[in-house]
Amino acid sequence: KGGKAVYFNNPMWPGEAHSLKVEKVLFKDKSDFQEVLVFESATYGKVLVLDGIVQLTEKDECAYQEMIAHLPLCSISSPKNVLVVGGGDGGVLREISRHSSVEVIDICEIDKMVIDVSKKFFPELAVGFDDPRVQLHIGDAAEFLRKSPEGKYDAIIVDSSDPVGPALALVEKPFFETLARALKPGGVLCNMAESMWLHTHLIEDMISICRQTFKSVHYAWSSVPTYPSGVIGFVLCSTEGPAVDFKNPINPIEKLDGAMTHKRELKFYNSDMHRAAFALPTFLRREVASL
Ligand code: AAT
Repeated sequence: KGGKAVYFNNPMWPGEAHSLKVEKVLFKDKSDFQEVLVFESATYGKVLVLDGIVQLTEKDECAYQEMIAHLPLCSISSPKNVLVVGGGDGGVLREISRHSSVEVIDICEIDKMVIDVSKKFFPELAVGFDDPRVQLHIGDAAEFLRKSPEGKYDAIIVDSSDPVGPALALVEKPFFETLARALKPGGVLCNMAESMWLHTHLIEDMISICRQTFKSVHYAWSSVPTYPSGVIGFVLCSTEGPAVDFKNPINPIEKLDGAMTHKRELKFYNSDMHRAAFALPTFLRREVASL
C-alpha cells in the first residue's frame, strides 16, 4: 500500500504516474547530484531515469533531441558557436553535428555519471561526444554562464532536467539574463519548457521572465510519449538584432549539406514538423496570454 503511494508523489505531477514494464535493471547508483538508473523496458528499449524521472528512452528520444536542436538551429542562417546546457547523454550533440556551419559546440553538464552511463548504455546518443567540435565542461551551467564571454553564441540549447534538484536555478530570472548576455545579437535560445497539460504556470512564469530579457518569445511543442502527459514544450527566444522568424525555418534541414546523409537518419524532425510545432491549442493561447 505504502509502496504504491510513492508513484503518485512526484511534485511535478502529483496524482498521476506513467508506467513502463521493467525487463531488467542495468545500472543504479547515486552520483553527487542525483540517483541515476538505467533499465531495459519491455516496449521502449533502454531508459535513462534521474531521481525517478524518465529523461529518455531509445524509442522516442528522437522526438525530443531532434526538435530541441533543430528548432533553433534551422531558424537562423549559418549557426557557428553553439552551447548545450545539460544534455549529458549526448543526443543533442549528435543532432547539432548535422549542421556543417557549426564550428564550436560547448556543452556544460553538471553530472559526469550521466555522460559515463550514456557512453556505456546509449552509444547511439553518446556518439555525439565523438564530434571534434565538441568541448565538454563538467559543472553547474548557472556558474558556467556567469563566466561565459559576452556575445559568444549564435544558439544556446537548454536541455536540462525538471526544476527539482540540480536544475532548480535554471528556471530563475538571473539564469535567463546570463543566457541573453552570452548570445550574439540575433542569437537564439531554445529552452526545455515542460508540459502544457501539467505545467501551465511554470510555462507562464518562464515566458514572462523571457519577455523581460529577450526581444521575441515563442512556444513550440512536440509529442514525446514517455514524458509526463506525453508532450514536451520549448520556449524559443531571440535577442535584439536581426529579426528571427521562428515559425518559418530560413535554414531548412532538407537543404543542409550532410544533414540528411548524416550517419544516422532523422526520424522525427522536418520542416513541416517545425512549422506545426508552433500551432497552439486555444487554452494555451489564452493562458499564456498573447502568444
Ligand atoms: N536529453 C535528455 C534529457 C534531459 S537530460 C537533462 C540533463 O541536465 C541531465 O543530464 C542533468 O544532469 C543535467 N543538469 C541538471 N541540472 C544541471 C545544471 N545545473 N547544470 C548543468 N547540467 C544540469 C532532460 C529531460 C527533461 C525531462 C522532462 N520531464
